[in-house]
Amino acid sequence: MHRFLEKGGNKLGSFNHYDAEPDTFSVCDLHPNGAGVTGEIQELILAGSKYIWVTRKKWDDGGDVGCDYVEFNIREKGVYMWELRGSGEYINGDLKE
Ligand SMILES: [Ca+2]
Ligand SMILES: [Ca+2]
Repeated sequence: MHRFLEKGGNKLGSFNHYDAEPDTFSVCDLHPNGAGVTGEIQELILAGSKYIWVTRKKWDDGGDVGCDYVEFNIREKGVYMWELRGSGEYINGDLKE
């Protein structure tokens, strides 16, 4: 899965899920504009009697252009969201095993 963060016709960055075991993710900064992009993975968990979103991974590309990878194993029974932000733009979606 590859999703792109765009602004003014430029691709600022991408959020990528490589369906391996363990699952591997990357955020890539695709645009040399002096600013980075940040990705995040959240999981819905039961805390006491209510469900809350918890940040499991948060990482950036490490600079203005390039990719950074993380491993995070998502499980079939879990509920997850991803998001990607940078330069005032924001995209997100759900994550499936
Ligand atoms: Ca950039
Ligand atoms: Ca998995």
